Amino acid sequence: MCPVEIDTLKERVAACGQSHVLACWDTLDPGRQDALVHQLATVPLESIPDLVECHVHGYAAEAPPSDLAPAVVTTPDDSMAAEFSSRGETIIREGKVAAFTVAGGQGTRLGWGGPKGTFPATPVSGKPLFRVFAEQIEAASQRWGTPIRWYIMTSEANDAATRSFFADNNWFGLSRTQVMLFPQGMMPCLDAASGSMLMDGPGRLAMSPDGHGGAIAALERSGALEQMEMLGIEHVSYFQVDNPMPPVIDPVFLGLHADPAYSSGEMSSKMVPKISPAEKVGVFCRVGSKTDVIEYSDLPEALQSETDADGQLRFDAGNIAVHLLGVEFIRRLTAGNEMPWHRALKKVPYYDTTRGERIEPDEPNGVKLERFIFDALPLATKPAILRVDRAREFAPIKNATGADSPASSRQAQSDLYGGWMEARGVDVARGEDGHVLADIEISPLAAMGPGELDAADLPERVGPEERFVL
Ligand code: UD2
Repeated sequence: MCPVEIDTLKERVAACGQSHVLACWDTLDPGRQDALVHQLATVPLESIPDLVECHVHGYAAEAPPSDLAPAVVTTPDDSMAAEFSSRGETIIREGKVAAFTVAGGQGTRLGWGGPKGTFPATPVSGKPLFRVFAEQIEAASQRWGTPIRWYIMTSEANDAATRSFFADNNWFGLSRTQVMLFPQGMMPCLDAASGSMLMDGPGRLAMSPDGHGGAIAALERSGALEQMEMLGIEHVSYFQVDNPMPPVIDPVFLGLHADPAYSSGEMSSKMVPKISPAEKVGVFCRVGSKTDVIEYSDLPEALQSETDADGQLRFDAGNIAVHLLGVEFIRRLTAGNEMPWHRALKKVPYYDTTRGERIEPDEPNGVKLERFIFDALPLATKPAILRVDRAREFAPIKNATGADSPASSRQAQSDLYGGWMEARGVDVARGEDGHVLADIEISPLAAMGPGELDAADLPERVGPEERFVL
């Protein structure tokens, strides 16, 4: 970097009160100087003073809005569902929908070393999550006669490992051009006391992933959005890497999303009723004329457990993080800067540029900034929220044990596929609590629902502890 350029950069960081990030500049070798310049180029420097003001100095936890009301939810009957499905199938056949997995998270709670998508998720063959989705995409591509594109957002920390996993598994049989991986963005971690950007080393900022809401910017930056526009893709089917259950290409959901009577086609979401007031899912709510998600940690206990006249939870519309986003809507979001940042107070190891040493804090010292995809909902003019069946759609793998764990997800999968087999007359052993006692797994390539099991070679009975895979 020439002296004039470094002087300009020094002025820019000084103007946003962050001169210390170049404090060690003269001690860095040219390679490290270049790396720091590149890293700083990814930081929205001019926004830093406002972010510091809002999330450090002036931060106050926001109370939920006083006009919070339950979201309007669509629960289609059979004939509505058939209508939606037929409209949705046309959209799929026309090649207008793509699958999109957010897989940038670290999986810290699960304690899995690799990318979460490499985690063995299914009850019998232990298929990794990425294979589960790949098979669904292949099955949907075959069913509707069009190669469905699959976009996957990784992060700096897991991008290389994710790409190797796909390469080692021969892209799970999908064509190489069908799949596009790209990393999400990073944001600088701020010192929780001073608002200074924390350093990871003398020539390196401490940064963290910008949240799944970073998907909007990442879709544009990576060229994925432009590719979608060129290919005539109009809708993006968004889902999280941690939930093996939902049909990732769902004609009913698409049909609802594309029906102007229900939705503007900008953003639609699936919900399941919460199983308990404390369940750790965000809740779809209505705030004035807008639909929004209030994260579980932000919904006061009194509202979490409030019941209506029928004794049902009033705020029960659990967010399973399955959404449809219109490509035009995504493009519009990239043009504005409207999605808010959320702060998380964390322990962030850092390099102290004045003392010249690395510090491992004992207490949370850093503010990480993230965007959430569901903050796009209030920006959509008419979002639709579709009620779906938890048993069919939601058994995430988040924790090592207990709720939302590999064991609970495997059980939910066996329960679902056991039910499909029962619908075809198979006697499936169940315990007193109603759960299937065998391990059962059905690939979407064999059947995407119980109706497609007719041609399959099914046993008469699946007994306790038996294993059945199709
Ligand atoms: C999320 C929702 C919660 C509920 C629940 C359903 C948030 C803040 N909360 O909770 O409302 O719907 O899911 O399962 O989303 N990810 C990235 N990049 C990031 C951060 C996350 O790609 O920077 C991905 C991650 O790989 C995963 C998903 O987003 O697929 C969810 O992330 P999480 O585990 O942080 O969210 P969680 O389970 O607290």
